[in-house]
Amino acid sequence: MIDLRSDTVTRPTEDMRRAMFEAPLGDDVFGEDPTVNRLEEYVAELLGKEAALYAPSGTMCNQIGVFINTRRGDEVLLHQGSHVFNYEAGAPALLSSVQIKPLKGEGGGVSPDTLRAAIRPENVHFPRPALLCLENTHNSAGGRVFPLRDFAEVAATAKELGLKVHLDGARLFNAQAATGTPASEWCEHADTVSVCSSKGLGAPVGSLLAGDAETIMEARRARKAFGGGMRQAGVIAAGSLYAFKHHTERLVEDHERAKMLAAGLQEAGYRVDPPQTNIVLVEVGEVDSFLQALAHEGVLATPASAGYARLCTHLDVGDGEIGAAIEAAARVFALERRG
Ligand code: TLP
Repeated sequence: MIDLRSDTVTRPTEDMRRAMFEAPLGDDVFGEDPTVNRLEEYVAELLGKEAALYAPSGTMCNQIGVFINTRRGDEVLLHQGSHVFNYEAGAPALLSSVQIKPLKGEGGGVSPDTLRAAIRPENVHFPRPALLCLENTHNSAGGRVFPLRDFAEVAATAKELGLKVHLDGARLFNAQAATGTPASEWCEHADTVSVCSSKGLGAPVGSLLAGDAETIMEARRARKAFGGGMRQAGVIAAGSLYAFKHHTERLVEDHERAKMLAAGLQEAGYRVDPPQTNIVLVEVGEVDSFLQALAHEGVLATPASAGYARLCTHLDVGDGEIGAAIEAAARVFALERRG
C-alpha cells in the first residue's frame, strides 16, 4: 500500500531510532529529563520564543494554548476550516468552556477587516472576544501558506482589539521550506505557537507549545491537568529533537513530490488545486467511492471537503511511489469514465 493519507504515518528512520535508543532520560514531571529539556530549549530558540513545552500531540498543544489564553465564556475567533475548530473533538468547549466564532477567509487566512467586523462591543449580553487562532500552513485549505505580511497584519489587528494570538503551526516548517522565511518570523506575531514533530518532520510522536517564560509555566500546569505530564519522555523527545535538527530542510522534497503528484493527476484527467506544500486536494466527485477504488489499486488517501480527496506527501514516499500513485489514480479515472 502507498499511504498518502497523512504526513503523520511515517516511521522513524534508523538514525532517529538510534538517537531515541541512546537518549539520556529522567522524570520530566520533575523537570529532570535532560533530553526533553534540550528539545524544549532547542525549539524555543528555533521559534524565537523564551520557552517551550513538550506535549504528546498537536491537539494538546493547541488546546493548552486555548486554555491559557482565555477564561470561561470567552470567545475564540478562528477560520471556519481550522483544525482547532473541526478536528479536535470539540475540545475548546469541552476543556476551556469557550465559545467559537468561525470566520470566512481565502485559503485559510483571516483578513483584518473580517476580524474587525466579527468583534463584539463591550456589553453584558456578549461573550468577550479573547483569542484569535491562526493556522500555518492551513491543512483544510490544502497546505496553503499564510503569507507573512498578511499574517502580521491580522495579528496586529488582533492585538489592537485586545486579543491574544495563538498559531497552530503543526506544519509551520512546511511554510518555512516553501517560502524561505524563517518560522520564527511568523512566531514573532503570536503569543503562543504549537509545532509538531510528528507531521512532515517524521518523528513518531510529540509536539511543542512555545511562548514567553511566564506563559509556558502556566502551560506546564495545564499540561498536567490535561493528563499530558510524561515521565521518561526523553525516549520520544529524542526522536522529535532529531526531527527538528535534521528534517526541516528536506521538506522541500515533499513539496516537489506534491507538485509531481498534482501534475500527474491533472494529466490523468482530474481537477487539482496547485499545491504550495505537501498537501494535494483533488476534485473526485463521490469521495467514498473514489477512495475505495483507489485503495483497491493500492493507494490510500483521505476525504477532504465535499467532492475532494486529500493526498499528502511525506518522508516515507519517494518518486517511485508517487509515480505508482499517479498510475493507480489514472486507472480509477479511466474505470469511472467507463462505468
Ligand atoms: N492533522 C491530522 C488530522 O487530525 C486531520 C492530519 O492528518 O492532517 N493542527 C493541524 C493543522 C493538523 O493538521 C493536525 C493533525 C493537528 C493540529 C493535530 O495534531 P495531532 O494529531 O498531533 O493531535
